[in-house]
Amino acid sequence: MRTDNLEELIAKFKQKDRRALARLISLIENDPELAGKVFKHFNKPNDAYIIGITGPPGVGKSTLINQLAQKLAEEGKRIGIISIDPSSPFSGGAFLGDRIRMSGLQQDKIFMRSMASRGAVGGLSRATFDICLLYEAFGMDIVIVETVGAGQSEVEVLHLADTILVINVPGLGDSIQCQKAGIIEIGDILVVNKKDLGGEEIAVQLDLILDDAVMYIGQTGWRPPVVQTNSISGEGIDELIEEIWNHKEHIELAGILEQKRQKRLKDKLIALIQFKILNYVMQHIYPTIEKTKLNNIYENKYNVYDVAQSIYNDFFSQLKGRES
Ligand SMILES: Nc1nc2c(ncn2[C@@H]2O[C@H](COP(=O)(O)OP(=O)(O)O)[C@@H](O)[C@H]2O)c(=O)[nH]1
Ligand SMILES: [Mg+2]
Repeated sequence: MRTDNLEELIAKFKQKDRRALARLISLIENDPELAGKVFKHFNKPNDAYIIGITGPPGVGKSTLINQLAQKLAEEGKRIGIISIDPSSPFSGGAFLGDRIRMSGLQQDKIFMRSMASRGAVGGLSRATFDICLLYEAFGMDIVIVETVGAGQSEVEVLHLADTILVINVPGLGDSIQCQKAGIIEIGDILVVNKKDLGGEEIAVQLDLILDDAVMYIGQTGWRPPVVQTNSISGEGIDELIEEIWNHKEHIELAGILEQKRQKRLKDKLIALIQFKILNYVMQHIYPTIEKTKLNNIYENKYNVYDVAQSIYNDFFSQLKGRES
């Protein structure tokens, strides 16, 4: 995209033009290098509070987010949503589906964006982080990230969240299965949705598991509450919001929020450096690997480790040679 177009787009974005926001998200999603150019145009952003919502498909995450966002918007908050939908290869399709469900009164305070799991260039966490930055620049107070939390890249995305909600429903198998999936451990708040269909049993089981899990609670001093909700009627949503703010207060007072945010920035910094080094390797080392070295490996693949080490050593001694 031409620079003057980008500047025009950013000017519109600064006037709170939602279409400019949508366009910038697409651009940044598809081009990691562009983020750096875009963010040069902004001053220090305010931190949005980031809520991660995870759980298997169909448990009601999107419906719950709709309720949460409506209520928070009624309190005057502005909310940006990122929905990572593995079922849809086209973010456009997922967006349409979600938009139908994201109906309500406070639409001007809520912005919703779907992203296909494999859609983002440079990884989901990278794109989600950058979209969060955009949302913050747009003035969002809260960012909600929805993911099914299956697979490593989806779990990594949750590290961006300040508070993580894990959603369960009655009838999805017992809680031991959830625990096996490793999904309970990451929850700051456990939600049993579809209260109209039951869920008392699983709520009790979750409470029992949590009561046993003294060790892991000991690390943060936070004992995750279990909240039952009905995302269609809105029952339990006020209690859920209260628990989110309780958790926020807890991690603020304990200094954990600060630590999380600093770790996130450090991880982002390292990821950017890795990305640059990787590009350098592909552009400058990959094309220069001599045929003799390759033949050495083709003849005996055990040599791949030694050859890698020798190329690495050569590269750094060249670098040092240049320095001195
Ligand atoms: N009975 C009942 N159905 C719900 C509830 N919340 C969501 N649903 C329904 O569950 C289905 C899946 O919801 P969705 O929000 O798309 O789930 P997601 O895949 O986790 O995002 C939809 O048909 C919703 O209407 C609830 O509290 N009770
Ligand atoms: Mg959904």
